[in-house]
Amino acid sequence: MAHTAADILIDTLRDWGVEVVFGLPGDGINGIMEALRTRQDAVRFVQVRHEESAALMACGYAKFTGKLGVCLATSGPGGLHLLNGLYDAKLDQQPVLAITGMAYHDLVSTHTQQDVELDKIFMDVAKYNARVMGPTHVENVVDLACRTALAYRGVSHVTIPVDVQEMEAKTGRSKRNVPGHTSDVFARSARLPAEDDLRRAAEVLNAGRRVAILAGQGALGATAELEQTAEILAAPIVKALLGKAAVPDDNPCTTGTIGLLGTRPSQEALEGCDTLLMVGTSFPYIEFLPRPGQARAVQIELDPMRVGLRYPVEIGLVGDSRRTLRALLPMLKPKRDRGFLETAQQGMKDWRALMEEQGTRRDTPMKPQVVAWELGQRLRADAIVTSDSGTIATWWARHIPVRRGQMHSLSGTLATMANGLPYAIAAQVAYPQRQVVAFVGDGGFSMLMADLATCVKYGLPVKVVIIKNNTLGQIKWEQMVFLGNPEYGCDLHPIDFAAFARACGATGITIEDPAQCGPALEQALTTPGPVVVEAVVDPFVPPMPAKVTLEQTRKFAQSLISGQPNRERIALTVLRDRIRELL
Ligand SMILES: Cc1ncc(C[n+]2csc(CCOP(=O)(O)OP(=O)(O)O)c2C)c(N)n1
Ligand SMILES: [Mg+2]
Repeated sequence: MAHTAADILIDTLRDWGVEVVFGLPGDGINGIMEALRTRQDAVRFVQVRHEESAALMACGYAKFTGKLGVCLATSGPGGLHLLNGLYDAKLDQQPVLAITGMAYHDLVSTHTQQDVELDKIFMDVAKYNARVMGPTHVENVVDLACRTALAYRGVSHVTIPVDVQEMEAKTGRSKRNVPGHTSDVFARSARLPAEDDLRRAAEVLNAGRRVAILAGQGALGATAELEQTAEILAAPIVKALLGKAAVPDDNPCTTGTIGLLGTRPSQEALEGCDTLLMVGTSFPYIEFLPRPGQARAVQIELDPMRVGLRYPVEIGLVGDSRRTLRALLPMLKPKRDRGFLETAQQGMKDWRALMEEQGTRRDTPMKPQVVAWELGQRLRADAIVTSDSGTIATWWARHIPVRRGQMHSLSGTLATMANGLPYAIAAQVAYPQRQVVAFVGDGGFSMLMADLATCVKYGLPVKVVIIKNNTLGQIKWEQMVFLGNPEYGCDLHPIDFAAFARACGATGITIEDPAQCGPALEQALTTPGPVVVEAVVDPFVPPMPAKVTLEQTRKFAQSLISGQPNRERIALTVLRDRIRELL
């Protein structure tokens, strides 16, 4: 039975099916902590070491389960720490509820201790944002917060003054606030586009001679339908990063990912298509899409606001990807000319050979691609793989193929560092039996690495593979290749991550020899409990775009001439790689 405002809060969350809350206590939320303590059989509290992790976990949880992710932080600093993870959820459109504490209700805005009005701070990040005014205000507000986050795919925020949390639920009800007047029912729409639009879309797709499909995170639940559509239209499936797991990489139609860290056949498919079918994607690198006017385009999109956001599409089909493709499929005519797909498939043969060549090199220092490749060969079909932003995202995107049944994600649109470990923890909390692997950078991991202790504390057997290049690699290369400057401020002071893992009570493994990389990863994946693999790699391997432009080559050369440290080693590495590619 609910007694206090905080009790109502947790009971309401439970009514919405919330099973876990990620957070860290503080004196601004002790009332909520007590309600969680007395309801721990119903709602699990997972304690984190940094509130940013909690928010990233809530986002990762939402991504991997499709359910509401919930995080909790105390007033002032705790709430402020949530922000980056909440923006990750906002930008990747994940349903997340943030709950925070606030100063005493009658001391707010008086320069009192931790007097940060978090509802004002969160105005931009949250689609729904409310300050609870008393215990009888909790249920209707939390119902609406959960419903808004789920229905509009975004962040909701509820902040509760610390004394209100402990107030008796009976007190202070206004006469209009009829008890029990809201509901915890979530109503789903049919999410199907108009019949006429479907017909027009089919006409465009049937008329196309070189159709390409671009699939994003909205296509993750539509694997079979995408595969059928691609087969009928003889269309290569190009994947935006968040859509990496939309179809497995052994599907004969896919050309893998697109963008700076994508594949050459994906880029060529978008450069050469005359018709584009976008499925559940707001892929932001517009320069990789067909030129406006080059292709006729159809877009399947859940959010009508996003239709035509990145490309001047002729027809927008507002609906769920799976249902929409199912409705579209019977209207599509099999393409007789399959030349466009065959060219892409030929390109993929060469691309895969190149990826394998890069992934199986045995020269030292070990190349980062070798670690990704060897890991990819060993992941189970039920694996959930997370990645950080950085050069690691390139190795993950290109060298770790998706197998059917796996899930893969990273921070897509915010592209924050450090999400890899929190996402993995959330995935393991949601799916205790699945294999969960975080493929992260030394820069990103060191930002939130204290949460390795969280894995140990809760017995979460997360495997963390750190690409240790002792640098903020991505930025170092960007400074050189995009700006033509020598790198500056990128070197990282080395950390012994294996020793750190052991200090946390996890297993720590170091790999330096590429010949040992496979067996060592095998050992890591089969060791019970959390394991950190520190893979020491060559820091001079650039994540080159699949097609290097003349301008990029010029800038790169300019940075070497302008005093880039280690320029001889960099030039030699790049030259050697280029020669290997050509041979
Ligand atoms: C929170 C945050 N700070 C800074 C950046 C800019 N940034 C993007 S990638 C990157 C380097 C990542 O370094 P590391 O994790 O070591 O991966 P590497 O590139 O070396 O593989 C930086 C600084 C960011 N995306 N997010
Ligand atoms: Mg690094």
